[in-house]
Amino acid sequence: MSDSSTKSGASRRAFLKGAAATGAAFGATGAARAEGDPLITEVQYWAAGLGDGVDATPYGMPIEFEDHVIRRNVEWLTADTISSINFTPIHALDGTITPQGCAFERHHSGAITLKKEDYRLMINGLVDTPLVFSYADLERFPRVTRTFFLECAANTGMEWAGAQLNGAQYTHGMIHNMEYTGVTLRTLLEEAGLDAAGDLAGKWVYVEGADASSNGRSIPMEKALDDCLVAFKANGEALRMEHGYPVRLVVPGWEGNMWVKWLRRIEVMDAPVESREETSKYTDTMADGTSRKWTWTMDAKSIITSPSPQMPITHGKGPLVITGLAWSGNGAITAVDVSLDGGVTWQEARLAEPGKPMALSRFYLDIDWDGSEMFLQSRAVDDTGYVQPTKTQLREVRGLNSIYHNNGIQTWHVNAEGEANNVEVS
Ligand SMILES: Nc1nc2c(c(=O)[nH]1)N[C@H]1C(S)=C(S)[C@@H](COP(=O)(O)O)O[C@H]1N2
Ligand SMILES: [Mo]
Repeated sequence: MSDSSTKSGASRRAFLKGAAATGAAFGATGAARAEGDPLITEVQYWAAGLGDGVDATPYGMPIEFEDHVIRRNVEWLTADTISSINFTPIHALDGTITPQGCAFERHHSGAITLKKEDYRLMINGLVDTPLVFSYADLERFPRVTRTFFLECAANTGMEWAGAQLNGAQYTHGMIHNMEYTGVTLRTLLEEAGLDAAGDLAGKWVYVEGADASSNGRSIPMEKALDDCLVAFKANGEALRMEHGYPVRLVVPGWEGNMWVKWLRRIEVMDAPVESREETSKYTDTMADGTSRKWTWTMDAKSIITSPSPQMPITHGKGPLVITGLAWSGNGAITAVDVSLDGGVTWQEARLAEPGKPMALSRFYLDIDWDGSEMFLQSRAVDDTGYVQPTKTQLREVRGLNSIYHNNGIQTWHVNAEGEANNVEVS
């Protein structure tokens, strides 16, 4: 025992010396608890026998201790689960890539089971040669791999009038960020030939899915030829059924509703269709009762994922990692500022990597928490110079009738116990 306390004393001194040398102030975060700890001094069951062999789980799932990191739905939001939404557990994730298995789902008529063999993609309308591709056909076109976020336009929609849902998962979890592999939409449109469409300015494509809802949307030709992907892989593997297996459309930076799943048809048209999904839904009603339409881009936005209501501070005062996500449908994130006092003062957070266009950025701010209450906010800046607005600034322009496109600054109140709650400082 005296031997181990000597060792622990020595290692504590070494640790503190190291911390001082790097200028960090980790105080008692790690060194003090070693003495007499049976997790160190006793042989534990995991070391007393053998673990699982390979092939115990041919396709692995997260270990059981992580079984709370799951999509969750808010039952009162929708009448049934067929036309509904659930939320990504962004509070519990780190980095930027969302695993497909916990990436939020939004279906208008349920997730369908569609075999690759039964898959067909039609391109028709104002094209030189109408074409139908099988899944195998798509695999023979030159491929690209790119990472993008998908945000449902309704993300944070419940927070327009005031703080409502208590957790980053529920207020901001209609988002995911995946690495997609597929063929550019431009490649397929050019394969069908666009001479028949004449002047491409003012032309549109209408895209629809194979599910009963079809979720049809009109996309301006300029965007279709710019950066849209017809994707068949996400994060390296086949799309999950709920994300559109076998093929979905990727519309970088634009509202999730346009990312048609189970993509079955692309029609080149000389006017938009004005479908349900782009008239009665996914439009923004202003204070005077008129509605804005064609509000496709998801403007810059950010959220502190921890601490947050589902991620209280449990370690007391001292070193604290504040972290979150930022994104912009207009480009790359260049900076994220964090406020501890509800927007009175700001400090610049660290980006985990330089921002990538239309993809999630992870930010960190390392502070020495003095244990006093905080009103935590984050504010994203993108490479167009756009700064994420406060909720007041947003309401001055948009009024109180909107649901979609709420990118206002979020506040978490953290009390001296480290518990966090959704509040509004506008
Ligand atoms: N065919 C089809 N595509 C669809 C939908 C749908 O119901 N059917 N929902 C849309 C909406 S509103 C969103 S936000 C995204 C959600 O994609 P996800 O379920 O992969 O998260 O898919 C879009 N594409
Ligand atoms: Mo959506």
